[in-house]
Amino acid sequence: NRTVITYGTFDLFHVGHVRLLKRLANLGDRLVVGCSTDQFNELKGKRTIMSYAQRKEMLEACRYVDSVFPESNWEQKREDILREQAAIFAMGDDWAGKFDDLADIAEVIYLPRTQDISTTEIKELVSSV
Ligand code: C2G
Repeated sequence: NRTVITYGTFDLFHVGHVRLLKRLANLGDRLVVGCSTDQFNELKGKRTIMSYAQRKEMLEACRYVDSVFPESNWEQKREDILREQAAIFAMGDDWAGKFDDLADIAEVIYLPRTQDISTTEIKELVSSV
């Protein structure tokens, strides 16, 4: 069977995330997601609204996701791919090229982002009402 692996913060879970996960799920028969921990998001300089526990729960509730594990640093992807025996590593194309070093152990794919939605835009919309 064919496992797909991806990573992200997935704060304020929205259709951009859902449409990516749906496409990823269609690339194989198992999708595993590395969800950024609160500490790693600080390292990424990313402020989140939802805690890791809440973001993980929302991902686990998504029909396209088979399992969620913590992403706590930049260096763990290679060992995750080997542990999960992932055939495909995929991200949205805002990351295009950034993870090509993993191409020796998995197919590396970047998929187009969903336009006109992002956690940042949602925050702006909410603060403007
Ligand atoms: N995404 C998308 N369309 C959007 C918003 C996000 O396709 N409108 C995709 C991103 O390209 C990414 C995934 O959804 O592949 C998760 O997005 P974020 O939560 O913003 O992930 P990010 O903070 O970029 O974390 O080690 C990798 C990092 O953990 C990625």
